[in-house]
Formats: sequence, C-alpha cells, structure tokens
Amino acid sequence: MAYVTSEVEAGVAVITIDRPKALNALNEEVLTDLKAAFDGLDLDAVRCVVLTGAGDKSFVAGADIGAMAKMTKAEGTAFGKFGNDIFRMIETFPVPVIAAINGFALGGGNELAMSCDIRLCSDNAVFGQPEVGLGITPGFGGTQRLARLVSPGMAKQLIYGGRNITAEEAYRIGLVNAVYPQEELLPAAKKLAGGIAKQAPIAVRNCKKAINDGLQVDIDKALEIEEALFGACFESWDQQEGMANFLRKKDDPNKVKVVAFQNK
Ligand code: DAK
Repeated sequence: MAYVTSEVEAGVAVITIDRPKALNALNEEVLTDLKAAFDGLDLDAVRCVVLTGAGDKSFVAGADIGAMAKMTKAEGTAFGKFGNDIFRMIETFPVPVIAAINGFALGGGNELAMSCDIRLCSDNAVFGQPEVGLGITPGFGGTQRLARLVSPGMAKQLIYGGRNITAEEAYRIGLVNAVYPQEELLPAAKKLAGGIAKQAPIAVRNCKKAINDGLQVDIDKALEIEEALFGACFESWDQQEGMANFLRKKDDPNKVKVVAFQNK
C-alpha cells in the first residue's frame, strides 16, 4: 500500500494515512489503501485499532480537492458512495477504532474521525466542515454524524458557517474526548487501545454493537438489542473464566490473577 501503513503490536493495530505532502487528503488511492488496511487485519490478533495521519501537521485535510474539481456528477456520486461505504465499514468494524487526530481534521477528515468510536486529538488540531465554501455539502456523513455527536444546533452552526474550530473548542462541545500535547497523542491513544485490548474481546465487540445499533432505534428496541448481545456473551470461555476468576479472588485473595482473555 502506497498511502497507508499498518502495524500490529500486542493486540493493537496502528493504521496511518501516509500522504503528508497533501496533508493526508483523501483521494481514491488513499481510500482504497485505507480499506485494504482494515480488510487485512487479523481479528483473532487485533482487539483495538488506532487510526492516525502521518506527520505532525494533519490527520486528514479532507477529500482531495484537486481530484474532486474535475469530477463529473456521476464520478462525484461514485466517489461519495465509495468513501461513505469505507467510513461505514470503519464505524461498524467489529473492534473499537480510536482516531488519534494529530492536526487538521477538515471536511472528509473530520467525517473520518467521526466514523471512529473514540476521538483523541493533539493541541494543534483544527476541526471543521468547510464544504459550503467549496460549493458542496459534507458528503461523507458529516451532516448526520456531527449532529448526532454534538448537537443539531451546534452542527448546523459549524456546517452552515464553514468555520474551523480549535482542539479546545472541539473538546468543549464533545467532539473529542481529550486533548494532548502533540508528542503525547500517539502514546496516549496506544495506551487507551492497550487497555481495551486487555478486556474480554467478545464483550467489547458486543458493547460496540449494542451502542451503535441501539442508537438507531427506539429505547424498547435498543434494550432488546442489548439483551441479545448480553446473552450472547454467556458460555464463552471469556465469560466463564472472567467470572470464575472473580469468585476465586473472593475465596482467596492470593489467587488474584489477570485473565488472559482468549476471544472465544
Ligand atoms: N485536497 C488536496 N490537497 C490538499 C488539501 C485537500 N483537501 N488540503 C491541503 N492540500 C495540499 C495543498 O494543496 C498543498 O499542496 P502543494 O501546493 O504543496 O502541492 C499541501 O497540501 C499543503 O497545504 P497548504 O500549503 O495549503 O498548507 P497550509 O498550512 O497553508 O494550509 C490548510 C493548511 C489545511 C488550512 C489548507 O491546505 C486548506 O484549507 N486545505 C483544504 C481544507 C478543506 O477545505 N478541506 C475540505 C475538503 S472538502 C463527497 C464526499 C465527501 C466530500 C466531498 C464530496 N461526495 C458525496 C461526492 C468531502 C469533501 C471535503 O473534504
């Protein structure tokens, strides 16, 4: 892959969009490589993913404006669907995906970050949906995910005005969970991912699915979704060993051990 790198260590995959000369802007090749990187992960080995951008200036500065400028209506529609399908694949990826936003997250970059489960950013990060200034609407889910993540009023203010915001403001409105000095961002993201990777993987996956799917339906249906995913954890090795370990510890505190969950 020319534009995306992927490495796995101790259950955590770090996927890096690597096109720093164009501030990691998304063209068809980058999106193709991004899909290939996720498709290539071995989910028996990977329990959490960190997604970031190469360099210290940009996560992703949006879809590639040069490439889009020449598109026909049909090509623009196809490009939008291609991107949307990949972002949705990330949003529904079985294991959690943490965006480590190390600079600009504009347009498609902010939309990509919003497709992830958790967003952490560096103090130089800049967020925005500047599409209306280019004569288009956000096209990779920005109108939908920003309104759900912050609030409809705040999303409308940001999208209609095309105004960029700082890391601090993104934190204040709930777009990101935490802000770090640039050099601390990736270690913090890996540490968070490592903590998730140590938990029972079937349970973590089911939590992700319960939250995501439950948010799309009314509360009664949402609770049914939770019930089914809760029940599905039982009889797994992880559930039996996790609970047995707790009971052993109660019997004899010397028997404390860290359960090496097995994803089965
Ligand atoms: N596309 C292509 N190249 C980009 C880029 C982008 N989005 N952003 C930056 N670059 C390139 C610059 O052209 C420049 O390349 P060279 O001239 O060196 O060859 C290099 O990256 C460095 O950029 P600057 O020289 O401009 O760096 P500065 O620090 O001065 O400024 C900036 C950084 C991020 C403020 C500035 O580059 C900027 O405003 N960039 C554009 C940001 C933006 O407007 N992003 C939103 C793009 S619109 C759709 C689905 C989705 C979308 C559209 C349609 N469909 C459903 C069809 C998504 C749309 C978008 O994301």
